[in-house]
Amino acid sequence: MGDGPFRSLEAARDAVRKLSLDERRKQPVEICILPGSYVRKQPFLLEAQDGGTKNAPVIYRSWTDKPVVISGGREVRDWTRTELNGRSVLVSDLSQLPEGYAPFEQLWVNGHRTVQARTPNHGYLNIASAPDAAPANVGGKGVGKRLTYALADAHHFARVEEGVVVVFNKWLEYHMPLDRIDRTNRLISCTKKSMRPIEVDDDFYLEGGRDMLDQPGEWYLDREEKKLYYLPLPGESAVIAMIPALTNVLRIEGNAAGKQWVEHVQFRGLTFSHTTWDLPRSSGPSGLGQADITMEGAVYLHGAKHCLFDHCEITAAGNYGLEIGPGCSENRVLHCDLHDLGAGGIMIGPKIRPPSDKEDTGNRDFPPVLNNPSDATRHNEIADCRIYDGGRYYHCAVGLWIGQSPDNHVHHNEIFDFYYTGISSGWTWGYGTGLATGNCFEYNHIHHIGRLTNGDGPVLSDMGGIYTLGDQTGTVIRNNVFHDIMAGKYGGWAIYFDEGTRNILAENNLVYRCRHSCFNQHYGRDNLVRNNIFAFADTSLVSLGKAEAHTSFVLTNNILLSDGTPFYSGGYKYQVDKSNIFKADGNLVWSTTGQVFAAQNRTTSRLYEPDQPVLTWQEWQAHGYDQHSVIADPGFKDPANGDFHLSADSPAIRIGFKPFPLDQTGPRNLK
Ligand SMILES: [Ca+2]
Repeated sequence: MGDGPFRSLEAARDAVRKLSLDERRKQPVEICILPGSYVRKQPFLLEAQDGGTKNAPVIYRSWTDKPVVISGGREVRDWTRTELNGRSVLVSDLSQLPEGYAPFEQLWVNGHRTVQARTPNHGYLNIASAPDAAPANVGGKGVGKRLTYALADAHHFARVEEGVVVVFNKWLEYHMPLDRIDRTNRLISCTKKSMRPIEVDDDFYLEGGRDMLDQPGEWYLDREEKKLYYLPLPGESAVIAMIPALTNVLRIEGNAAGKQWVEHVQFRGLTFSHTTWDLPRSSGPSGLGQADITMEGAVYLHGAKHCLFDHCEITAAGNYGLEIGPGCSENRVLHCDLHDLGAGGIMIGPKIRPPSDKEDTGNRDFPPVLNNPSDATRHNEIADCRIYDGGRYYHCAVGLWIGQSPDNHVHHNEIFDFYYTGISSGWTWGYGTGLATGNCFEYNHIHHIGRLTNGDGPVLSDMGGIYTLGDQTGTVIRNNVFHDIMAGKYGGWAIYFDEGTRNILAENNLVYRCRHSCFNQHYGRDNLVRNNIFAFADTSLVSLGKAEAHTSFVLTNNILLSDGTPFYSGGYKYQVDKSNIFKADGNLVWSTTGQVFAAQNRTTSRLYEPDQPVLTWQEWQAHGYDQHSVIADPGFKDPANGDFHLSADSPAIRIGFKPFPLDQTGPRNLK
């Protein structure tokens, strides 16, 4: 076309709008963007009139190999030296920022995420007692506003006067602004309550207090004086800070109800950065509920079809990276790199309330399941992406969330370094209507969930490498590799079928090194788990939370390799010694210790206890399980070091195990 150059993305977009329909349909329209940082005052907005056609898409692309950053930040360049807490620090008067700012909890300096002043500087403290966790509150609405710290930790609180207490509790995190500290009784009182009762030994830390700024790389925002303090890292001189100011930097907004979608828009080689999601300190809840999904993504789609993100990067985000929201289908996200995420990676599906919603899922403001059929979101593809380094502020966010959305294809991705779940699929607790059917998860590499590659964590519990809820008819989890799935108190499970999961198939997955079990089902029915390799878990290889009067799952043709723990455990209902709570047969079992323990009855929160009774293999079989299973060394090449290639004469062939490729997971051709 040869028009341009244009001064802004809007000018280029508007020039496309002026083309006649004939011109638009003749050939693709390319908007080539010069390298540099494009600081947005508002999100870049595309509407139905900005779309293309299958043969003539509208393409926004970087013109060179150098980065094009679409930024939602506000630069801070003017600093003076001052002293704070006995240290020489930089300070900037934010009231002088020409465009103003809103309070923020995340900040980037010279291209890297910095640490809001925290205590302790590394790691976490443990709650010594939680005075509000009375039995009456357990399972009900949380009222925990108070916690005590241990005597050994008292020095951390000697000078603290303000800030936020961040508490990790089960699968949630709470941001509870500090009210006061009673140092005599080591009692911290907060202004907001937890969403569920906090518990003894829950991990916590404090952040955002003036007295907490004592380590290079930390920053502190004085919200009253509107001053930003930063203690530079060694050698860091020219300091440019980036305050996140926008929730989204790109919004694609069609009108699905009016059948006016934004169609055939492509983004190639662009970077999206510096976004925020505010959790006000003065009002509202202390957290965002399970998986922190009650927020928008930095890139937000609503009513979009046939759109494409190819070789894009979403980084330095304060919220989720990408949201494929209501009324979106046939969109593709290929070869993208999502990392340094304040919350999670990708959300797919309308935010709608499950029929059996609970008080702690944070969904009460959502409309009911498919109130409006045009809100349906389906058949999107996420492939060859890396999604990592997430949950940096909203810690319980997940790598990839699929809510009430069917027929999506998630394959060849690598997902790692999240404090909570890798992939979460389904959003109906129990047997009510659920729409996450027919999803396919294959050839993904999911690892270091719960505890990160840098050793941080675990601080949360009750998570999965992949986590499912409700009706999953037609959903398949196959040919994935999961390893290093950790958890705090309980629930470090690689494949985790939670409440009401049904009609799902998990096959040909390799799973190893899990804190609790490789496979766990809470309750559900008619699930099939076959031809998987489950190796090395600290409670048992397989566990069932709660038995019901139907077949919870069928476990067949799997290889179960233990390093001394039993193969099965019973979960919180202590039912593993009952007959016919699930079906297990035709499996190959082995223990590297040579001692075969079949099952032990204990809760999923407790690791294998050698001094407690276990069912022998004969006792286990007497309950009707594993009648045709085989005890034999499967003959893996080097399982202790993650090499699970089978020898040609493996006895696994005798149970009908079909070897599957182990080295085809994760992204292909990522730049
Ligand atoms: Ca500190």
